[in-house]
Amino acid sequence: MAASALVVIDVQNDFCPGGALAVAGGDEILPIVNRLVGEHEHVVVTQDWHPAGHSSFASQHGGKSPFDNVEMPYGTQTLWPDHCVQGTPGAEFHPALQWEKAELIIRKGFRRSIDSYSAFFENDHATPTGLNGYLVERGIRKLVMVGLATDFCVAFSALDAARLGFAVTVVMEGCRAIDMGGSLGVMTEKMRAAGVTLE
Ligand code: VGL
Ligand code: ZN
Repeated sequence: MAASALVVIDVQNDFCPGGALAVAGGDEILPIVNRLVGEHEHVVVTQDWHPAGHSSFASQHGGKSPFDNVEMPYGTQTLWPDHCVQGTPGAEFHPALQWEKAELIIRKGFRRSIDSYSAFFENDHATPTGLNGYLVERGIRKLVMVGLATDFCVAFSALDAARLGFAVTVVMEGCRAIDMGGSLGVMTEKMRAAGVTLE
């Protein structure tokens, strides 16, 4: 039987209450995430990891505010408050996250000129992070996903995983959403249509 892995997306201080891009109730998922960590043999975690002055930060675009959209060479990009800057406390995992057992930490968004929501591809949907190769080589074909935020990094990761042929389950009680302009409903429907199991 193909092996499975838990993928924990971006459970970092900046996405929790008090953080730079706080997701409402982001810290409430920790007991669920930690229970799943305990239940899985293989755990992969992702870490949003931007250089200062990253192009997804509204502060880099004169006259723009966080949550505005801009056109980038790779498509439409939502602008965010400065967050998860490499080496800052906001980029660290939430102190309660039991990440020690993780076999792999995938960092994403480290290239200044392009954002990366998905654990598999940057936002051009073409530049790989290497996660697919890692999982395929290890015979892992089933993924359980949790983390922040449901409608951005979790959904982008789940959709890419489904497209790459993984069997994917997203445990919704282990996720919280940013939900701007109905994004949670839109992305939930996209996941369902792509064959992602929403639990
Ligand atoms: C995320 C916005 C910007 C996420 C990361 O983890 O969902 N969202 N960077
Ligand atoms: Zn980010």
